[in-house]
Amino acid sequence: MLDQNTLDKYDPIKNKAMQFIDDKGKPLSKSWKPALSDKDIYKAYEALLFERTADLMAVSYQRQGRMYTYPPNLGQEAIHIAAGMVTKEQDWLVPAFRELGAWLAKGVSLKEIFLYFKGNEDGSRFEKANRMLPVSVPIASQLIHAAGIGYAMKYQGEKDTAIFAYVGDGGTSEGDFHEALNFAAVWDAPVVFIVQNNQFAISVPLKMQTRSINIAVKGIAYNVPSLLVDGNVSLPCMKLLAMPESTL
Ligand SMILES: Cc1ncc(C[n+]2csc(CCOP(=O)(O)OP(=O)(O)O)c2C)c(N)n1
Ligand SMILES: [Mg+2]
Repeated sequence: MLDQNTLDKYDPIKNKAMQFIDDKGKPLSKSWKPALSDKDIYKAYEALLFERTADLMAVSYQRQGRMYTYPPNLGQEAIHIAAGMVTKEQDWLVPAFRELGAWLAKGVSLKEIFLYFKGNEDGSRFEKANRMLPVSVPIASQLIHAAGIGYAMKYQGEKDTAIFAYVGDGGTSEGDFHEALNFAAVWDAPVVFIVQNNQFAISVPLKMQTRSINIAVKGIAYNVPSLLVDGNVSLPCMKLLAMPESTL
């Protein structure tokens, strides 16, 4: 919950990450219970397994030369599923290129995703996913669009619409990231900026590209409520699904 208590407790200036379970999936606090029903937890886990299985298949296709390019999602799935579960029909999804589970949650088919990475632009013509922008490879450029869409939604009086926008840790060193945050804050645009910190921008480690103590403090500078979250999905707690070719 993003209430004031939580925001105070995990104030990014304190450099404390929000974390509920350890690497083996055990709760860090005995009193902690997820704010989800068993049914929803099951659904989330199923979606997570689906994403990981599809992702490993895609990596394998790419290594075999059957897919031209592919950005792996391994370990980053949790935020895709969590944000996907709270995304409503009228919300916008503004992707970068490494949030497969979020696209699936929005209604993009695996066939469309694989078409795109096999080099067929028809993969960006989403049949069922409304209010979703295509994959954006120019780093952080999509955030400008997200801020603009947020402004437009507010201007048009769509009070219950949110924009979910993704970027990587390296993207937070781009000017577009800062312009988008500033614009969204100044105009109260309803944008959720999700920064996926996988510690690297190609070969550049995070420590070599920012002196900030963490990435969430960058949001604080613009007065955007921000949280640092440990959302890494470790390998041992996952079993893979068998996915027949016919599902593609
Ligand atoms: C504007 C721009 N500059 C450079 C590149 C080349 N490039 C592709 S991916 C990447 C690193 C991105 O790192 P990060 O934002 O951390 O995202 P990740 O790939 O780790 O998810 C770069 C520099 C690009 N695509 N766009
Ligand atoms: Mg990165």
